[in-house]
Amino acid sequence: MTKKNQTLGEFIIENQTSFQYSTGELSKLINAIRLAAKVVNHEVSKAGLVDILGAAGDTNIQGEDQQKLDVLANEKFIQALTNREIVCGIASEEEDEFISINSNDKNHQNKYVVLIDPLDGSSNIDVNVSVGTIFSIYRRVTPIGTPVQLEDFLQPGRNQVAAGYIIYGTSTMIVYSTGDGVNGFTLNPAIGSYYLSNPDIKIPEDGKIYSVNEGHYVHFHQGVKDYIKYCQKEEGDRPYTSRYIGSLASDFHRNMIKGGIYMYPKSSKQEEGKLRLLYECNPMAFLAEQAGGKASDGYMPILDIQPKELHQRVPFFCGSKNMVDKVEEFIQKAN
Ligand code: AHM
Ligand code: MG
Repeated sequence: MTKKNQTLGEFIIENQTSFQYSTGELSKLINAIRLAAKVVNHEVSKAGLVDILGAAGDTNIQGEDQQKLDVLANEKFIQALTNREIVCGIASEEEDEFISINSNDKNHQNKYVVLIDPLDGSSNIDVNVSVGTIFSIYRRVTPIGTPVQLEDFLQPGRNQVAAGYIIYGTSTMIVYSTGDGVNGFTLNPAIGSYYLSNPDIKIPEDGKIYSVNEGHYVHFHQGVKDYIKYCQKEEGDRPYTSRYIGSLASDFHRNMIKGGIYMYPKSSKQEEGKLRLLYECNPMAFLAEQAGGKASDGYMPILDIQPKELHQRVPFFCGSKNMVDKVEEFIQKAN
């Protein structure tokens, strides 16, 4: 049940019991992410003051070392999740290995693992363009009471129990799903609360926006080149509009609201593509499907891919269902 003007805190409490495995643990977890997001938001919003406060790598006035924002965001999310003792393990795009949380035995009793990209699109920070955090939550598959294992993290995206993203943009938003639709909340910075601003988001079945880094065009495979030419062709409701921010959360968010397709194909320069299956593609694919859209690697649903390693990359096509169907058609035809 969703109500306008509801805060995220109220929403979490009200919807806690509708979640199939509900014991309150997942709600606490979402709560921890919401709090860490406020801290990161505060830091990101100061990024433009770098000339005044000092750049990453400098020493600030108190003699403390300034941290790069992606490192800081990584620390804040890991801290928020570790301190509250609500997960048994974390994997982060910023860390080579997964983290097993075992400061005391009680932590092995927790059943969730979190995978996170703490600050996605961080090259955009220097130029005051939106960045985001992307997260994904699974139930562990190894027995409760033992330390987490790699296999707890290498689950197909279909097993996600929740996923979402935070956008640090013109306003700060958290958009997430626990498998029962997608809801978006906007932070009121004056009060420090997130309010339900986009209840039950649905991606339009068709869209008119395509988002891809066309600078790589010559390196794309033929099917993707053909699809881009199709998007640009004067016919029916085409040409489509090209929009590319270079921040996945923002590009995905716009396309989800307006209808569109986001693409990061493989190319002769990046044989596996660029985006990470576990930290970027799976959470977005989960949200896309929950909102009635689609996500594919060109051949199969992203959510059905069996991951082989933590930092695996994968080609990614995601958004309005009919647009993703179309690009798959072009890719498979060109083979
Ligand atoms: P990052 O995890 O290093 O920040 O890279 C991920 C980002 C996505 O947010 C964005 O869609 C993409 O990389 C942009 O890449 P490119 O600059 O190659 O177009
Ligand atoms: Mg990233």
